[in-house]
Order: sequence, then C-alpha cells, then structure tokens
Amino acid sequence: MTVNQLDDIIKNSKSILLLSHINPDGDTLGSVCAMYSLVEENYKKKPDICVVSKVPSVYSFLPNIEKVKSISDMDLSREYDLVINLDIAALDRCAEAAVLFEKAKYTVNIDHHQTNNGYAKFNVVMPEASATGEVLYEISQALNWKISNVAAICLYTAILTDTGSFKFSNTTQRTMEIAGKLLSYGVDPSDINQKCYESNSKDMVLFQSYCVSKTQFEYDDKIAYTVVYKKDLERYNYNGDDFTEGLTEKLRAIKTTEIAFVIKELNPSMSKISMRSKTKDISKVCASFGGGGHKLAAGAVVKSNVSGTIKLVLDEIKKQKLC
Ligand SMILES: [Mn+2]
Repeated sequence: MTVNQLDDIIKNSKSILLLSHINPDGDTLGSVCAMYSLVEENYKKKPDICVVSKVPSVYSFLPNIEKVKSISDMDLSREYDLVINLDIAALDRCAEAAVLFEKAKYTVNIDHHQTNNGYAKFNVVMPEASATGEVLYEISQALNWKISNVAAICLYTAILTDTGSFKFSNTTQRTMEIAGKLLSYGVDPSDINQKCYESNSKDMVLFQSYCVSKTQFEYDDKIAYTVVYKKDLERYNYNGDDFTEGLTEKLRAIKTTEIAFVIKELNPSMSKISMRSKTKDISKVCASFGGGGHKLAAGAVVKSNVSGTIKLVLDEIKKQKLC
C-alpha cells in the first residue's frame, strides 16, 4: 500500500476502530494512543480503541488511555468502515476482536514484525523499524501529519519500550533520529523513563527477584531459564499486571547466557514461552511452536505443562543447533 491510500481510506471512513494485540505492551498501547491523536488532530475524527486484555497499570500515564474500551464494551456485530491493527503480527493476536477486523470495510495492518504476513487489505509492515511507533512516525512524515505533544509522548513510549530503552539490536540510527525529533515536540525523556521503568509495584519487583533466584542453567550456562507458576504469582499478590515484564532480559543479562527463556504456567496443560537471545535467531524456535516475534526476542504458547514445555524448548534449541 502507498501511504496516500491510507490517507484516502481514513478520509472515506466515518467509523474507525484501533486495535492492539493481546497482553499489550508499550509499543502496541503507545501506537493506538498515538494513532488516536493523529487521526483526531489531522482528520477531525474520533476513532474507538479496543484493547482485549487488561492494560498494565504502568501504562496508565499514556494520554488517551482512558478512551480504551475492553472487549466486553464492544458491540461485536458492528461493521466499522475501517479497522487499523497496530503492532499485531498475526490476526489471532487480536483474539476476540478479530471478528470486528473481519467485518470492516477497510482493514489496515501497521506493524514491524518480521513474521507479519500482510493479512489486511492494506499493509504497512516495516521489519527494519524498531517499533510500530517508529512505523507510525514514518507514516506521519510521509502524509505531513501534524504531531502534537500528546502524540509524541505516545510514539516515544512505543519506541522506548520496544527497544528496551534504545539498548536492543533493533535500535538504529533512524530510531535515534526519530526519538530526537520527538523530543522537539516537548517529550521529557526522564519523566517517561520514570513512568515506564521506575513505577513497578513492590510485589512485582520482589516476585521477579524470587524467579531470578530459581534460575536453571544448561549447556555450560549458555542457556538460562526460570519458571513462573500461578501459585507463586498469587503468593506475591498478583493483581493482573504483567509481573513477568522484563524478567527474561534479567536472565539474558548474565555474561554466559546465549539464550534465556521464561516458561509461564497458563493452566495445567498450557504454558507460555518468552525467549530472548544475545546473538542466536530464536524466533525459529518459537515459530516451531506456532509463535513468533523477532530474531532476538520471541514468544509462543505451548499446549503442555511447565515441565513438558521446558523439555520441548530445550530439545528444539538442540535440534536447531543453537547451543
Ligand atoms: Mn512492537
């Protein structure tokens, strides 16, 4: 799609819905909140925003976040003129909201995941971009959209969180240029850093320390992993926020670690893998379980209990000769 088509589509649409992925992160939330402002300020239209899962309380500072509706607030039979998916690598990542996407007259998919297959009618997928927030900035530039302070705060948050504070390998010269540009719209980087990274609950920090303390090592410490059981979450007063955010990176931070992963118990027969690496392409490991992501940061849901999943993951890493 050319970006000019996106301009036409927005102009031709009366009802617009913005969707984020399940278990939302700073990029998908920053992107929907930024898109709201960009559409409102440049087209005088007020889109709906739907986020299927709970919004982590750390992101309650984002402008426009109060406009987010949960799936239970949505009329699932409604036919929107336009649904825009932001940071959604595959349609099943919008869970129950996928029906709204499928019913829409126009569908747009704005993303940066390598594994995104262009499932919408109009796709803007830039795998070289660090974050969907970065893609959205490029679109804004191409269409000469005005960027307000509010939109800039949201875009900056999207990029900051998806690059792990401009530390991950997806950070490019362009990423830094865009972040610098966003500061010129009045974004305060220290304030946003504090809101994103120094606003965790005591329970969450202590829970993560507990998980780190039970890390297991394999292959001469090249693999580090830990597990998150439901009962442990409850012991630390789990409140529905993502208590595992950043946990995998803590295991990757060990000098010897090549591949780090966290296995989270979803129910007795379902587990979630979050995997990180320093240099190995672990997206293929996650893809073998039907998941996906990026080369050095990927995830998947596996139909097995925690101990079964550990074995499956270690076997797959061995099969792919990553260690
Ligand atoms: Mn992203």
